[in-house]
Amino acid sequence: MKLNWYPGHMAKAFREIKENLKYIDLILYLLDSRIPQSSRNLELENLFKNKKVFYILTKTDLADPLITEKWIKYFKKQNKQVIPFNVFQNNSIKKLKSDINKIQNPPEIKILILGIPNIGKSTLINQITGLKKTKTGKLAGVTKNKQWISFNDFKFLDTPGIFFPKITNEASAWHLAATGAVKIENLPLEEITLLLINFLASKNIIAKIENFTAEKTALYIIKRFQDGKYGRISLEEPNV
Ligand SMILES: Nc1nc2c(ncn2[C@@H]2O[C@H](COP(=O)(O)OP(=O)(O)OP(=O)(O)O)[C@@H](O)[C@H]2O)c(=O)[nH]1
Ligand SMILES: [Mg+2]
Repeated sequence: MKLNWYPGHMAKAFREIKENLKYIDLILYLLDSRIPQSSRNLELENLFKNKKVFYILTKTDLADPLITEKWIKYFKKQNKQVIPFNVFQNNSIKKLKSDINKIQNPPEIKILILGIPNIGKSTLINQITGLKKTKTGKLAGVTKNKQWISFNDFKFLDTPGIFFPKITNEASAWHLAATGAVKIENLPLEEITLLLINFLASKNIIAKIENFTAEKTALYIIKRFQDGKYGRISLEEPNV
């Protein structure tokens, strides 16, 4: 599966980040805890290797907790400051605020937020500040331009999601697509669905059917409906 990465946009985003880095005291680098490898960009990390960076594993509420623990160890081993994070959990927000406050940089800490589209950059800023100054949404590509947001001693720089010049392995494309980093209209939906459903079957999360095809997927859904697996559902109501 191939995805379009718009190299022109990428180059522009990299240039902008490079220009702004000199004003920045801390980088919140967001990685999706379900796909930390595919949400990383080593070229980007190289740009900020001399900066203070928090590696934030986001959306932990959606990831397998045991595997998240493994990723935490993995990043610690690489000497990264790693923080598991669920933006809707008060404890997560409190802990992050306190970690930020440990960085002494009066009168104000300037913080750059980076990460792939739809990972939760703008939501994180809104939750930390308690303000709704950035637009957020379920689709990728909500933030179009960079934006500074001030709050007490913090000053946040929100940025549009950043894509990758290269996909590092075969699975990355569908992992990014399935988790929502790419707009769904631009994608080979059937291919992604089959890759996802076969992955779920391989993990015994759904029926362990060998090689789900489109037809087997359709049959599986109808069969589950017939067996009442989606709950008690009436397809017809009287007109009253
Ligand atoms: N379950 C869950 N959802 C989250 C979390 N963080 C963000 N989201 C959701 O992810 C979606 C994207 O959030 P945004 O804040 O708009 O993401 P963004 O990184 O700013 O996206 P772009 O501006 O498109 O690059 C929204 O529907 C959020 O509610 C989290 O920790 N857990
Ligand atoms: Mg945004």
